[in-house]
Amino acid sequence: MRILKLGGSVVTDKDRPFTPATGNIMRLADEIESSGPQPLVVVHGGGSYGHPVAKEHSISGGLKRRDQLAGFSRTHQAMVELNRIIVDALLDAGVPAFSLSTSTFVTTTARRVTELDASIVRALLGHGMVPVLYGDAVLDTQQGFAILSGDQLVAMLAHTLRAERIVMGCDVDGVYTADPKLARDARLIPRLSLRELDGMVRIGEALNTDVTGGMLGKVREATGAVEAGVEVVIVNAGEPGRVGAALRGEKVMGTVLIL
Ligand code: IP8
Repeated sequence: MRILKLGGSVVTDKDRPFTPATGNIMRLADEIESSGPQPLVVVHGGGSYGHPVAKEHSISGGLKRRDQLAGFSRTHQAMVELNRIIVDALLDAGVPAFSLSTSTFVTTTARRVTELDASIVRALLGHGMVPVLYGDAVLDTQQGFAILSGDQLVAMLAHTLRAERIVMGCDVDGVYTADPKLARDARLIPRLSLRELDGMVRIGEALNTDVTGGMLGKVREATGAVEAGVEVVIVNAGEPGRVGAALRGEKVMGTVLIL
């Protein structure tokens, strides 16, 4: 089975609050539909839906004041709204998608997933459906609530469901040797081993910039999955055809993370 992460910067217009990237969403729905019938879970990020609301109410730092409770719920509602748009697009494209609220079956402790009940996800997959989950505002046993990123969720799910491949669809072509917008000699790394990653401080700094949309965090979250034998491919989901090719297991421009 495969897990596809659709980054928030691909499915929303990050500069305009509550604005879906409709063209991307519809095209990606078609790519998913034509990628074949193998089991698939889709996870999407928050983009201009979840993030601005979470920030406004300081959700990721945890529950400190009662007046944050509505903000916690509103952050989740923002994600429900984006999820609905994505699930509707998948259904229109002929994909048997089914929306699941992450916060109803996942809890964290100090922002890390400590409980994940994948039974409903498994049952949906058993029926040939495509569960569509998302980074969410979740309950946290230590700090009351927290923001769980889609990237952490993907890595945990891959482990739990013994996924074969994770496709991380983001808004850059993959992992670069330096920030491609700042360094003219920046090169795309087609295969990146975890050992290389550890030693690459310079890359780490470059990856940490906004340009890569938090690429370092993405790669770090994926490390556990790679160690568990999951193939992780990072591709540019803004470029037509790449997500579809990666889902089919074809060679595609991007970065493959290896042990
Ligand atoms: O965009 C966070 O998911 P991400 C979702 O994958 C929220 O980091 C609720 C902000």
